[in-house]
Amino acid sequence: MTSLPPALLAALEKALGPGGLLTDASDMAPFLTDWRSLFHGKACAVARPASTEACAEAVRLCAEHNVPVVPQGGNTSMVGGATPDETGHALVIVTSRMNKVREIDPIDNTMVIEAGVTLKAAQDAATNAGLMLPLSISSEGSAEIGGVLATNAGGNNTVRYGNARELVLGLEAVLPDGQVLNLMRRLRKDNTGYALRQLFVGSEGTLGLITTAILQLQPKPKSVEAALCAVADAKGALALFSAFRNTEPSAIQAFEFMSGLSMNLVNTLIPDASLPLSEPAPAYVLVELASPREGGALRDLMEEVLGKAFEDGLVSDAVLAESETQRLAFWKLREEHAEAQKRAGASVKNDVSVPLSAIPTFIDRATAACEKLIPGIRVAPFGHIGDGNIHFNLVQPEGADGKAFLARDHEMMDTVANIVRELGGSFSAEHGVGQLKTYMMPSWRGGAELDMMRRIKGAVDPEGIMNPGKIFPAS
Ligand code: 2HG
Ligand code: ZN
Repeated sequence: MTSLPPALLAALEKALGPGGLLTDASDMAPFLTDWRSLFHGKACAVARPASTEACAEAVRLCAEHNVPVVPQGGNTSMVGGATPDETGHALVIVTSRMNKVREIDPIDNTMVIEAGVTLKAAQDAATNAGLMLPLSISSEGSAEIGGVLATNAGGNNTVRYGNARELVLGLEAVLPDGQVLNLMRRLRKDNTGYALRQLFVGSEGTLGLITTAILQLQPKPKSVEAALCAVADAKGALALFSAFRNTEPSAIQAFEFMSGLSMNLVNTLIPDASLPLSEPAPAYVLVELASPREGGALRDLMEEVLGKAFEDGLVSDAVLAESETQRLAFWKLREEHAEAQKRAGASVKNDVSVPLSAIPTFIDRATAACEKLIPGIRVAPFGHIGDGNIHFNLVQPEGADGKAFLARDHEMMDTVANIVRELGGSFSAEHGVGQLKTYMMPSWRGGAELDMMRRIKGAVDPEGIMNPGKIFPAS
């Protein structure tokens, strides 16, 4: 079943304990394919350590035997970042059994948490302690803290609280040689050399495996207001964003854009999703305001800004959530975009960012270019417009052959990326590089930047055992 030499197999089994090592093909299968089913890898085994010590020992054994390690959390990568290659040499190390929220401190406003806790469970733990973990992404029910940090996840609340990077005070990681790097300091201020924890955030598992973290929490909002608004286009959405920002910037907790086409996919393909507006619109905004203070001030603010936006012709229709159930129903419409697009057939994701001012031009130009490239293509942009981050997703023409469509993925990605480049943007705003986008690194991050990344990688992981084939194109 496994290609592991017997001595290594026995040592791994001993280190990981009962149930800690999977070698049976059917047990390993769920860990060898990504959520999008784009990548199908092989592995010598799948390790499920229940502690940092067991994880460190497994990595040390791998280093000793020159076995590559592929760290995996909830396996929600959009870019194949946690899927091994097809050689079958790697050991996949899954963090799910390291799943304790160890401590929440209401004075420090911090949470000490293990890598395998799902983001949703972490949010719930913070909420139950009267606080808030201000990180929210569509895959939060499965995505685990280790992966969320390793990919510097962004999501719906970045507009107010920043990316995962901004929330990490402390970190513990297993290095490629099996040493444990303990950076578990919960300090707001600490200028003692390089901020090594930040090297691991966004490194996509190429420098080590994150096992524990200390996260900064926020006060729990006592009032929240959400509205779903119909707008004409991205330009209208941005004008509405400016209206909220110019009135009360600190109140904005989320500001999400959805094109008419992408919303229509959700409305038709996701059971229980239903658009609360009287008729479909060319585009939508989901805006959420939040405050740690009770009272009706946010409602007044929402009504004031939307009232003016109606008068100015920016918004043609809007519904304010009248209950928590309705607020969650609005969010369902937004969070099911990835699932709806998956159900619509093959799709190519362009997780790009551009300066806010360039978004309307970007969407217009990229839409025209893609429609010219593949007639009938369904251009379905949506995303975190308040951060300049648009998921410019391309869904196969109805009835077309999905495989043939995906065979042209680089053509589509490059068509979009060339426009992004001209507008001063990035080809990956939140999903990372993984293995899907390594080919873009030389032209986007080449020269001194990629060279420095390679030198850091070489210094931390000289044998190249940590998550090979991710971020860096084969040289
Ligand atoms: C989201 O914002 C996720 O919902 C997924 O980043 C985006 O499916 C996508 O492209
Ligand atoms: Zn996103």
